[in-house]
Amino acid sequence: MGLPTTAVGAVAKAIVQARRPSVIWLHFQECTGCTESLLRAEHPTVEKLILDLISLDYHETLMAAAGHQAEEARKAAMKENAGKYVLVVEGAIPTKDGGVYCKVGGQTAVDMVKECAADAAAVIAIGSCASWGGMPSTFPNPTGASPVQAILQKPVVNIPGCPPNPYNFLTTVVHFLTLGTLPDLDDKGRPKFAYGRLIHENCERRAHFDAGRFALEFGDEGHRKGYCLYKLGCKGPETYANCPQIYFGDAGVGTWPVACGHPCIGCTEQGIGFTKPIHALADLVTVSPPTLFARPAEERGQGSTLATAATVAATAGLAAGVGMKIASNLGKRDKEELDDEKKTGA
Ligand code: FSX
Ligand code: SF4
Ligand code: F3S
Repeated sequence: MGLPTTAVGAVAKAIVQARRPSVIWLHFQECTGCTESLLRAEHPTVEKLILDLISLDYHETLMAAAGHQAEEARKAAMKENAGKYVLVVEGAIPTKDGGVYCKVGGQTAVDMVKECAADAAAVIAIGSCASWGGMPSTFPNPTGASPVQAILQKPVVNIPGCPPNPYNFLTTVVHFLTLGTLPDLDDKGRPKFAYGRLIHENCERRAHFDAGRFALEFGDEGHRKGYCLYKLGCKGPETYANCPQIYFGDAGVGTWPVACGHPCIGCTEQGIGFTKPIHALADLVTVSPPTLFARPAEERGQGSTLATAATVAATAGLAAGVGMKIASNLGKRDKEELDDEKKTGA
């Protein structure tokens, strides 16, 4: 939550004392994986969450009511808690052809999300589908699947991931319960506590990346030894999420995609997950400190002078600042050489 540990007592007190806020949870174009992953959370368990902490007044997967009775429960909860309830949206919203590709009780998803958001205190888009379109929006996107934020005129908290980590959702809810506000968000509406860092920055295989040790095929020696999965298409270097820090499934260390031996597919990140081929190489978003190391995807005959010299500088034990300076000077000299080559036509 980005709060000091001394705030633990205040958080516990606020959770116990808070009036359980009403939550309305909508399902649209998705696979219900977000709900499934929440069902497997243990701190708190989903029953603790929906019976003690919040009042889950509408959720098509978890509620006992069906048909007209369910729709009446939703309308009653919205009326009783106008301006105070939390709206959670799971799934993308189809906008093509008048929104006919997803209807609930005869109402299009577009109309339903607008109606439910009008009096909501906060709107949370859970999962990549609701946050940025996710899998249903994959090219050629025949239904015009759109994120919640594209439909509404009010702020939306995005918790992407396919499925998202339930603790990023639960922490956001607890923050709201405790402080009455939503956590700090980045420019894509994501809570900074969860999406502030690249996966690559916290990955347990990072030392292998920096040392140039890679798995080249599933099951090869490097893969069996736990080397870096970059060359198998790992998108950790261009994907923002806290998977290597908080893991998945409450089973402890070793329970997130990369630890299990599969490259990250960038499921949280628009333009990466469900867009880039799974085994295509990731862009290396950060340039420092990897500038000091040999580039793993160096094309033959390009930039090798700079990369090699930077590696030598690093191994010689030079301070990072000095190494960077040498690297930048080398870059300049390379440019001069290129200019000379242009002049001489070499
Ligand atoms: Fe599924 Fe949720 Fe993926 Fe989407 O999670 S796990 S398709 S993000 O909306 O149900
Ligand atoms: Fe980890 Fe992937 Fe980065 Fe390798 S490329 S260090 S496996 S996040
Ligand atoms: Fe998704 Fe990559 Fe995390 S695939 S679950 S963002 S490791």
